[in-house]
Amino acid sequence: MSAGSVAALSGGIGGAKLALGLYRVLPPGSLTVVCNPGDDFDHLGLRVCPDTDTVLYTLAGIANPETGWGRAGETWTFMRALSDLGGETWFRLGDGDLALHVERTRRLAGGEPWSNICGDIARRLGVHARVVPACDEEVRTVVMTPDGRLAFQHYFVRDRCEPAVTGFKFEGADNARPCNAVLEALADPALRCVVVCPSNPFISIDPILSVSGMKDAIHAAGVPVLGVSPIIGGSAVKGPTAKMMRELGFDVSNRSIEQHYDGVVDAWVIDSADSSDAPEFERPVRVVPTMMRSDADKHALARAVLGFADELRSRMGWSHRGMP
Ligand code: FO1
Repeated sequence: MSAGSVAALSGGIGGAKLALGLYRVLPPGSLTVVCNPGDDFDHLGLRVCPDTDTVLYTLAGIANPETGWGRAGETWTFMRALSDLGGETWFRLGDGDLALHVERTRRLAGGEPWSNICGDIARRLGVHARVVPACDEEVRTVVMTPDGRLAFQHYFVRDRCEPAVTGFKFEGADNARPCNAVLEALADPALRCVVVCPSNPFISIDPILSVSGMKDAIHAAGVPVLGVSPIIGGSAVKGPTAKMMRELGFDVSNRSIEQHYDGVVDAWVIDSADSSDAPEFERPVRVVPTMMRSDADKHALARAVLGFADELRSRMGWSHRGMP
């Protein structure tokens, strides 16, 4: 397995699982996780950034193993006190998690770019990878429904993903650009691949790709872009991916996923349960177990993805600049 660096696009709980696998099998300091900014929102006067926070906590080993989000061993005094005061409690903020939102909000108000703050928090949590938002500007996923638009967390948490979706908007994406840490990671001569983690394509990965200049920067890296499909056996492992695909008129299939990422992803990793899908793919496909129940599963999938990338680079003669 060659040395080199890896950039992974991640959102949600599923994405964080593969990010952890990559983090564990790669040398310290060689992974950059590019996190979805679209779920971020201001709540109770605080900036909450679920998808970066989920990756930070997961790589730091302090994530709540049941929910995937928030911290393990959390206490809820703040929520109880807020409820007694008649405050909004539909979005649950644990006491430890609250400290992150308070400190992030304070530093943002002081003018620090979110990606700088995020990198510093990763270091303070002992995470030896770069965990950064796709951009420093605010990008907000808006869910379009037959009854009008919904802010993402209202759709996802308050309304429990029940409204039918008719589309998405990523407000602010046109005025956003990849943050410096992302541009540096993608321009690293030692970069060996970009990994699109098995996240929801619409609400986790598309917001990242919508940031102006992001697709160009990924393409200019000149390395294989590998996607791990979030669909296994015709359904999604977690969350509203399959429901959204049906509501938007897509087949809930790996082929639909490949078509959705046309022009971005060069090769796919799909689950063993879907080996019969492989001949339908236009791009190279690797069939391995992709369900991540244990840490060993995460490590094995990460190794399979990286091994596939190395083969693609050598087999397809990828212009890999300056590889040691
Ligand atoms: N998801 C929920 O379903 N209910 C919650 O109360 C909730 C609180 C929460 C707090 C912090 C955080 O980082 C994430 C939280 N999430 C909650 C998950 C969050 O809505 C999702 O993880 C992402 O936005 C989509 O993956």
